[in-house]
Amino acid sequence: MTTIRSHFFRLAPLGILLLVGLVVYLNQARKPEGGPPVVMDCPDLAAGCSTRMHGQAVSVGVQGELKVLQPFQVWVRAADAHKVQATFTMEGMDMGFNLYTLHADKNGVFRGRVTLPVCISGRRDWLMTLDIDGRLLAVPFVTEL
Ligand SMILES: [Cu+2]
Repeated sequence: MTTIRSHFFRLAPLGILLLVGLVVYLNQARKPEGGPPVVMDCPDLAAGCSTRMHGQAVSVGVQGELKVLQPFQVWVRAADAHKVQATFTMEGMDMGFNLYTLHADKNGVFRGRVTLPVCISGRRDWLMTLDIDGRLLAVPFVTEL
């Protein structure tokens, strides 16, 4: 009995250490690795814009009219990207959950069809946040009337 108990007390700190390590690891795995989003100003999304984030060249643009309730296409070109997702928000306003997964075409350009809701406040300023393999790129834009 005494040997089992002493073994337990000797191993308990190791067990706690492993548990803490696991919790820390799982928390980090859930967070995007890139930290706060890189913000890209793109005055003309129809023409597309390019930037570099974390050494990676990224181009973003849209096809179709940037209007609410009307589908348009978002495209992203990012070297060696595997997973690209887009969410649309407004600063200081809950615009509902939305998450679009963009799919790579045969040229490796990620594309997705997006439809934005109408803002009940009449605002047109949106923020598109692209998650490119866990790295965030924020692109502010304004929808047309
Ligand atoms: Cu809104």
